[in-house]
Amino acid sequence: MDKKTIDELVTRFENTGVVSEGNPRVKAIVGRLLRDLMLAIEELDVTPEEFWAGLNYLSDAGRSGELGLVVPGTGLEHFLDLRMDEAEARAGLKGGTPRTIEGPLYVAGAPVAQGEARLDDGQTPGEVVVMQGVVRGTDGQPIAGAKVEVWHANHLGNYSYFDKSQSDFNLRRTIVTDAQGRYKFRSILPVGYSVPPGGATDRLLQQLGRHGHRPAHIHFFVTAPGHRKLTTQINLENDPHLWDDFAFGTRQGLVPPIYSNDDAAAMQALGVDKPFH
Ligand code: MBD
Ligand code: FE
Repeated sequence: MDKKTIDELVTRFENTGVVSEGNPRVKAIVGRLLRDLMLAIEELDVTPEEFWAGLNYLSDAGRSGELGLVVPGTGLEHFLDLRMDEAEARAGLKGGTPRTIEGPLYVAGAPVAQGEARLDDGQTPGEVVVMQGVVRGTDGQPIAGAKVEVWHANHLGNYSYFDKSQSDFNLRRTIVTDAQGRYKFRSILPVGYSVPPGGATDRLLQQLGRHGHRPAHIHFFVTAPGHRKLTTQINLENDPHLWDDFAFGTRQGLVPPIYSNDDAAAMQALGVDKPFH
């Protein structure tokens, strides 16, 4: 079938059974996607069996709640990030902490703490980690009362809420910055996440000859009135998947150095007078 015939089919689709204006934006997007899908079927000579297998796959992924995991796995979520970067650059905004993907494992309503928090419930094995910083606006000035929402996986790469064996909101907190814009938390170092074995995402990745692992990482939402929301993560250096993330979340500028308590010079340089033990 040639492109002209496909265009005619899409036009017919758009003009058949019309009873109202509908939503012009939805009409534009659906018409375009339909045309692109028809072209792909034509050019790849997709068989009816393959087409229905694909539809069943998407139904399965939806039913099992994994569509939100397939999206980062395709790199589409990272693509949306790059487009937001471009839009901000066009608006003359630059610098600051890079954004990266949210992923499907955020849960709203975590306990709120002022200035500092402990994220782990005391029952979670792992090496103790402390992280601190300052939230700044695009003008470089600290922002008091900003919300830093933090969430990460445990020593098995699992997230509370989705993993019912963990306590409620384990490794999830909202920290409100102090008068100097500072936040600080204590937690345990996370381990990298892997997609559920045998699930819809895993099955797709297997067909693509790809793994479903992410490097160890910690997620953040940073919000303050009058400022745009930052969605980001840090990734742990030395993780074997640091630059081989199935979800394309690692970015330059999001891999901070980790210092040991025992490194007296580093502790002094950081102004840490009472290291955790
Ligand atoms: C995660 O923990 C995650 O952060 C992303 C982006 C996708 C799947 C699991
Ligand atoms: Fe994650």
